[in-house]
Parts: sequence; structure tokens; C-alpha cells
Amino acid sequence: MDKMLRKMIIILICTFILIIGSFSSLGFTYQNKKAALIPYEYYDYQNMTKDLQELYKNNTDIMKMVSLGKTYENRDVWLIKLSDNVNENEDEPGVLLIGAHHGNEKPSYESLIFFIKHVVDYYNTENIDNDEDGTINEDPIDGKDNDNDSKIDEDPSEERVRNVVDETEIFIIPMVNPDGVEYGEDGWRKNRNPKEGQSGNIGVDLNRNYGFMWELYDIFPTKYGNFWTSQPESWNYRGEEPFSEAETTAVKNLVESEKINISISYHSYGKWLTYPWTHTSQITPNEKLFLLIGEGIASINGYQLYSGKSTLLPWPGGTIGTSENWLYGVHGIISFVIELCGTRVPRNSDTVYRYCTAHVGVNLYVCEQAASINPDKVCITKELSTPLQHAQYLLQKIFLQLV
Ligand SMILES: [Ca+2]
Ligand SMILES: [Ca+2]
Ligand SMILES: [Ca+2]
Ligand SMILES: [Ca+2]
Ligand SMILES: [Zn+2]
Repeated sequence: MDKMLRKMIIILICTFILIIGSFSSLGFTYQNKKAALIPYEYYDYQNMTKDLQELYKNNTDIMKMVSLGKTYENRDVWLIKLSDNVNENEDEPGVLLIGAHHGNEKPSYESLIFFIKHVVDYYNTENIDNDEDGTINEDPIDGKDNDNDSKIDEDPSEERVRNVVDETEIFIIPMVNPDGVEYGEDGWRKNRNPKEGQSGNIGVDLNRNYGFMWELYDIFPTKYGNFWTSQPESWNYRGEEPFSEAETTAVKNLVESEKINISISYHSYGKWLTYPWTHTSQITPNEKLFLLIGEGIASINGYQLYSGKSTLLPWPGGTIGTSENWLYGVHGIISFVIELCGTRVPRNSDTVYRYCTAHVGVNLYVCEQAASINPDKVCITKELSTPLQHAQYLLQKIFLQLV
């Protein structure tokens, strides 16, 4: 009996130890996972404004910060200009980078703030061996381990940053829709300007508000989603008229007063990039140039490039009112759109750091390409540049299909 009891007690103790053991090992694994996932803290409007103002104060030689106007909720649409002789209007190729047309796409402005800081940090530094391994600038900033030493971007080129700043005028609007960014926890796609006919889903989709080809809505209402984009409660509501919004007007005023060769508008998400046209799968007269630079960008960030001929934007019935279409169609700017990341708002610090560094590489590359673009040779008048020409083209296609 005693023996039996002792046996039972030993079994009970062993079971107890085993159970405790498995609990604590579970706890250990959980803690490990938690440590690996450091949640990333995105900028908000106030912190961005504060940090950029501080940066501006200390770097007035190459940085300028001005407000392009006030939003409905009285926030500033900040413009950052980076260039040598920054207060002069030099005859240098212009680059325009825009983030946060959609306020719930946080990576789109985060990567631009990161870029501004990188440029300012490295501009005044001589070429140095940042990781002290005896080689200088062997791992340029692009989110990749170029020299296979299992460290990423550990020795970027200081000289490259300086050349880009000295030879281009870089215009950055990191957060074109601050009201949208500031709304709620996750931000808001549209701006926060209430319109007639809106009860809950207020605001305008800024990337449908640019004034190019709006007439096509009326000529082919079903093809271009006239019903959808003209509904005030829709997420894609385009507004009452082109440039009805302070934010798009801010971009318009800037573009009309500066000479800009090339631009990127950042969104999230999807890991792809494309370029005009966005309202048709017809190629532009500058398809070759778009494709060349688009492939250059894709080779840095590894994203899918959808060329003008791709099926991403089906004929007919793409999107009207995008910034890319207007920048190119009206101003002859070689304009790209990049959809960052695999999710709309990644929370893992590592992931965020990777896409930020990769797009420092993309932005530097685009600045370097700006000089190779001759704005006089960017031709937008050949075809489909007026709504009437485009309507004729579509009618022809429709007619041929019927025949
Ligand atoms: Ca080195
Ligand atoms: Ca270096
Ligand atoms: Ca490396
Ligand atoms: Ca690298
Ligand atoms: Zn977007």
C-alpha cells in the first residue's frame, strides 16, 4: 500500500513538473516571438511637422520648408525642397515626390520622411568607411546586402547624396492629405472636407480630383465609372470639379511654378509600379522612356512593373483624375506611381526599415535619371491628349469591335 502510494505521489510530482515545464516553455516561445516583432511607430502630422522643422532649422543650406496651403481642418500641406543654393531657382532638373494622397496609406509618407532625413544626414559628410572594414561605400543604400556580408546598407555613398542634392532640385510633399492621416487610428482614405450628399463617408478621393480628361465621364459614363466616382458617399468620390480641393490645388500651384522632369507618387499597397496612361491601356508617345526608367526602379525595389501595354489598366475604363495622368498629360512630367509594401500598413519594424531603405535607393536613382530627360522632347501632343481625340479613338475601337 505504502509502495503504491509513493509510486502515485512520484507520478503526480512528475506530471506536475512536466505540466509546469511545458507552460514555461510555451511562455518562453511566446516571449521570444514578442521580442522579434517590435511594432513600428509611424509618424503622425504633429511629429512630422516638429521633426522636419527641427531639421530645416539646422540645415538651411540645403533644405527649405514651406506651406503650400491649408487643408479643411487647418493643417499645412508641407513642401520640402532639397538642393544646393536652395533659396534660388537654379536651372537644374526638378524631381517631385508625393506621399499620402490616401491618408490610410502610412508607408507612403513614412518612406519620404526617411528619405529627407537620409539626404540631410549624409550631405555634409565626406566619403567615409561607415563600417570600418577597409572598403569605402561598398554597400549602397537600397535595402539589399550588395557585398554579401550579411549586413544591409552598412556603407552607403556620401558622395552620391551630395551629387544628387547639388545637381537636382528635389520637391517633396511627404503628406499631401494630413487630415486623412490624422483621422482615427488607421487614417482615412479621402480628405475630410464634407460635401453635399455625404452623411458618413465624407471627403474627396484626392487621387481622382486632378483635372485631366474629366469630360470622358460624360461621354462614356459606364466605361469610366461615372456613377461610382460621382457618388459623394463613395470611397472614390472625385469631388464637384477638378481641383476642387485645397490639397490638389497645392500640388497644381507647385507644379505650375517649378520646372519638374520626373515624379513619383507613393501609395500602399501591392508591391508594383506603373505609369500613364491610367485611363486606357494605350501607350503614350514616351513608352520607351517610361519603360527604361520603370525597369530601373523595379531592379532596385524588386516590384512588379506594369508597362503601358499591360492589362492592369483595361481598355477602356481605367482611372480618371489621378495625379500621374495629370502630371504627364498636362505638364509632360515622366510620372510614376509606386504601391509600397505587401500590406497597407506593415507593423514590423524590420519590414518598414527595408522598404524605407529600398526607396531611398529608388528616389536617388530617379533624381539621377532626371538629368537624362529632356523636357522639350517629352511629347504628349501626338495622340489622345484631348478628350475629343480620346473619344474619337474609343468610338473607333467600339465601332471596329461591333464590325
Ligand atoms: Ca565599408
Ligand atoms: Ca560610406
Ligand atoms: Ca552588406
Ligand atoms: Ca545595400
Ligand atoms: Zn492609394
